[in-house]
Amino acid sequence: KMKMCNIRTGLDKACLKEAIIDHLFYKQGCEPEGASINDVYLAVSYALRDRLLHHGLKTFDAVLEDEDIRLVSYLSAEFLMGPQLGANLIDLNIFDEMRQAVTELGFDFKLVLEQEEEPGLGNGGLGRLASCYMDSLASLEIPAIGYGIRYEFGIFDQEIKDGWQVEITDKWLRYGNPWEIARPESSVNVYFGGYTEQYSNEIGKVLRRWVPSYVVKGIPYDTSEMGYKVASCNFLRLWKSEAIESFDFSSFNHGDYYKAVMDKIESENISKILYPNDELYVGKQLRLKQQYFFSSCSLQDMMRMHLENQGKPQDFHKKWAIQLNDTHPAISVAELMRILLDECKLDWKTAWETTQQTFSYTNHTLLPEALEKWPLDLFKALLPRLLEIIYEINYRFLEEVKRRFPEDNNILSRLSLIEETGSSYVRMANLACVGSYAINGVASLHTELLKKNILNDWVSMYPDKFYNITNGITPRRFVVLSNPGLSKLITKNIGDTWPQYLNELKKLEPFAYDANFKEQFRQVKIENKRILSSVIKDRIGIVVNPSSMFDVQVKRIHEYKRQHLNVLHILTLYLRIKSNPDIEIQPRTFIFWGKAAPGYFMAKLLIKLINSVGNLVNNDFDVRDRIKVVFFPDFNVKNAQLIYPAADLSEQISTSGKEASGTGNMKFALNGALTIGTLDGANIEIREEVGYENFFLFGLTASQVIEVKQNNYDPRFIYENNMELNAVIKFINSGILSNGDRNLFKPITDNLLYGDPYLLLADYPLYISCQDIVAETWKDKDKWNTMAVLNVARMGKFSSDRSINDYCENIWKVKPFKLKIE
Ligand code: 26W
Repeated sequence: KMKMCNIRTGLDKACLKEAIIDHLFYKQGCEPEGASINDVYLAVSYALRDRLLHHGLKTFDAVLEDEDIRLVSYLSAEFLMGPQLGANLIDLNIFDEMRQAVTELGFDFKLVLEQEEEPGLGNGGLGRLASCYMDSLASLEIPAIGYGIRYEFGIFDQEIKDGWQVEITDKWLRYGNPWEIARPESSVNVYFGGYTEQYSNEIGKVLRRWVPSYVVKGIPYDTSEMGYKVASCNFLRLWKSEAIESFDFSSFNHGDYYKAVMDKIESENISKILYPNDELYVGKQLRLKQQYFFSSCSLQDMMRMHLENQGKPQDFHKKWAIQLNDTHPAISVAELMRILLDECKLDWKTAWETTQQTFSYTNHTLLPEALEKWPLDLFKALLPRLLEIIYEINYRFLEEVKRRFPEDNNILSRLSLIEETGSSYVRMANLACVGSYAINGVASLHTELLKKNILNDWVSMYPDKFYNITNGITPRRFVVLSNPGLSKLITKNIGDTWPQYLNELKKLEPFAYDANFKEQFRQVKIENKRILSSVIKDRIGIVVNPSSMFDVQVKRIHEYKRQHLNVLHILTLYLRIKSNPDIEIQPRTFIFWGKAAPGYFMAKLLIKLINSVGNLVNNDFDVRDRIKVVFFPDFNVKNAQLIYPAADLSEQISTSGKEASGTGNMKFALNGALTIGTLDGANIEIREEVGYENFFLFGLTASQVIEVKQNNYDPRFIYENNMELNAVIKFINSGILSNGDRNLFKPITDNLLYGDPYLLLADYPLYISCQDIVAETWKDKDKWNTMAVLNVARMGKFSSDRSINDYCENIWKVKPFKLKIE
């Protein structure tokens, strides 16, 4: 051997090879010759994990001891992490070394990467945002821990049978998870049920305490979150619930030991499964248990670290800045109060000051049906002490409201943490607002609408609490890893620091007019489209033409996101062809990808509609392959990484005022797709950045949407006066799409004709003429590519590094901690 290498930390090819062989032998029990692809995947991952641990342990040794460091704690019920192997190799800057090492050992590196079963621990935007933020926190060297739940079953896998969605259990842990490390010695107990009572302490002071009826154990599992080309490494700590072995009741006066050691199965249920709803609140007891479980585990964990380092309980907020990712962890506000009052024995005022300086809250949705409010009875039965604390918070808060608005009784009932409309509820958004020193929306329009509508009273009460922090995405995963062709092209022309300083993409602007560059840019895109085409062929057997326009809509299936507006356009083109088979049509491949909540009937029917349209169009002789419709099953991060780089047109067509931000919109534009979109969420800011002339805008604005609805909106009038629309709707109900069944899609068309809450018909004429302009523009490939390059060059703002910097400066008040590693 030429030089000694450290088998645990060495980064060159030779060391990596040795490390893989070592793990193959000692972890997988095999020699390279007998190793399966999964053995290799695991050995490679363990080798990589060794290297990450080295960074992670050093980071936290340094950080926890330093009194001046305030750590960020990102509390989220969801982390949609995506595959770890490739991303970690990019972060450590050893992607090529590892590929060579694996290849020289005789294995197919691509297959090794594909072997990974991704942790799908999130539904969509909110969960993926949490993971992008973890990436940026680490890359900016902000000491941080992400806290969440280690669901045994993540978001379901989707299959399509006869055009319908079928849900399959996501057994992601089936073949082992090499990235996590269980830390049973850091387990904590979480209590539920029972009642509260008064007691007097040693000095005769009257206090209250919780006598719970059962207890569950939380075991932390840590996953390293490496920064990009830096030494420091954070981690994600996910909690698994288990039954306790025994329960010491000496700290309580009462209680039934046998009942307390709750049934093993029931305890483990808490972290079993991710609820697959997004944007629809369902008041399930198990979900409240999940929320309290991970909030309590995480707070106990943070408090333990704080006290272990000689911190005082009342200084908790100096050590930790806790971000609440939507209201799912909002119960933390009451839980921290419980810990400070009941366990640390602080007085109310001190405890409340500490709590209010600890939390900040991000709202992710304007949809009223997504707002969490727990039925009071359920809450009381499960968390009696927390309810008591919430009542006290509410009482004191409403006294303050009364002083501020003595005349106004309505504001009192609107701001109350308890809703009393027949039955009573605990309002989680109100709890989050009162307990936080900062509240933010996720795009500029979203923040404005929050302040104008659902949180308007909170603005009157606390005008200084509000911030906008526009979402962002990590360019490491969504360009460097997903789109190596584009990355190389960019680096060749402007150097290799743009993944860290995404505004440097501005330097690409002159290349938008450079024929040579544009040709290479076009070749990258076509190659990405070829790769996607072959995947489509392999997985669903549809042959698509890589030189057609890839017109893509990928996101959760939802009425407000208006996948059906896209379908109306497809059928409009189809009927144009049918009435004139020789009409000039720019070839397009329409690609849909997305999951529907299992209980969301309209969304599932929409999937069936898309597949039915696909069946018809793809096999119609008159169409002659000029349009193709593909519904790709099972959207997840792995698949997403294939699709953004291959898109020409990005569909961002939600009803204005409904999409809080969107982040898929950013992933597309950054990979050189042009957007057709409404003035909604972050689309507005994307359009500002890339230039109005490089964005296909259509549709009513958010205020026009309100106006139209207030003025007796009549979708039937549009239906009767727009001939193309009229023909499309009639066609959907003709039975041609549905084996003669004229009723199958009636719920969709009836919804549009009698009500149309998302204003599809109002926007239809505008959408169609905008799509016609898209097609015209596509004819001029040179112009299209100029626009696409300008999109890439001007997307710097949407790096999640910018978002995290905003949080650091304006909300958390924290600075990078630069770790040096020899
Ligand atoms: C209680 C049920 C439930 C579950 C999840 C309600 C709401 C949610 C999430 C907040 C839904 C979600 O993912 N929202 C999305 O968050 C993204 C990140 O900020 C935004 O970009 C999307 O616009 C928003 O829909």
